[in-house]
Amino acid sequence: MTSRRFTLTLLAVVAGALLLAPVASAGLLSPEHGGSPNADGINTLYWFVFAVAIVVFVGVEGVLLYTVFKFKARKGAIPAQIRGNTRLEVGWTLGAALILVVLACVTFIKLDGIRNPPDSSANGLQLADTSRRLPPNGKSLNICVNGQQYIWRYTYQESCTDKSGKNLGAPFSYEEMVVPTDTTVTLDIVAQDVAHSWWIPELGGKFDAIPGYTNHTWFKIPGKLAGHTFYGQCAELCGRNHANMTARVKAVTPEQYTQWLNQQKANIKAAEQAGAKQRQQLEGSTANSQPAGSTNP
Ligand SMILES: [Cu+2]
Repeated sequence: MTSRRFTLTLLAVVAGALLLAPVASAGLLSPEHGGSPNADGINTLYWFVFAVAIVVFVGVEGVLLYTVFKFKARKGAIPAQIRGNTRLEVGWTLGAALILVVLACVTFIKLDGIRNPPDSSANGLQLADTSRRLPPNGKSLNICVNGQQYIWRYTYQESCTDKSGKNLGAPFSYEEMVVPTDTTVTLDIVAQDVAHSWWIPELGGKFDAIPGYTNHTWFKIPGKLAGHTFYGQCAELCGRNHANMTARVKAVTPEQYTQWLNQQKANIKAAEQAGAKQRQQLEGSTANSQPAGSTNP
């Protein structure tokens, strides 16, 4: 194969790979999304920046290839001299600045929808006001996410730092979080022991769970995804069982959620009562088996 043919083949392969890349990499190179508006916002922003980067890449590489082929060592060829070309220099300085300004503007516009949660939809759960300022109407379903070596604990309560005892006995679950669709869910993320990281890719950003510090994020799963389960993984190396520290978020309809929460409360209560009964029996049997006059150690 001549070197010219080799170069052309190489160029064709690279061009083909670039053309096919977006198809092959959907969901692989781009952030996962589809579960919540904040995840969708991150994805849109990603593709916008990617598109601008592709235009810049193709432009720069195009000029480079054109120059290399047009002015390759040919006897007597003298390339046009561009040093001191004020028009060109002003052009590419302003061009680069303009690209940065556009990227910055679009990023700041998109950030609002990524950081700040919207209200729950009309058919979502309409919750009581909380002290949290997050959605515009101040109403959200708050869940406390507690990272522990090596499991996530979720407590379904309004405030995770409330010491008044109002939330005492709040329902909880491990590993699988159950949430209603169309409802703005805010999360308070803490850690019990070491640093962990809460991450359900399809539901948006990744948040560190740090002992002594509370992080916040949110998501809102559209109604059509009721019945869907989202999977995630602790994203911070937290110890020898880190790889097994998985997380699930199960989306259900608001009615199913209310039912589940009541069932969960009942189950916890029943388990507590059974525990108390067992303790009583154990204590009773130890007391009975004690010889008269002896005392417990
Ligand atoms: Cu962890």
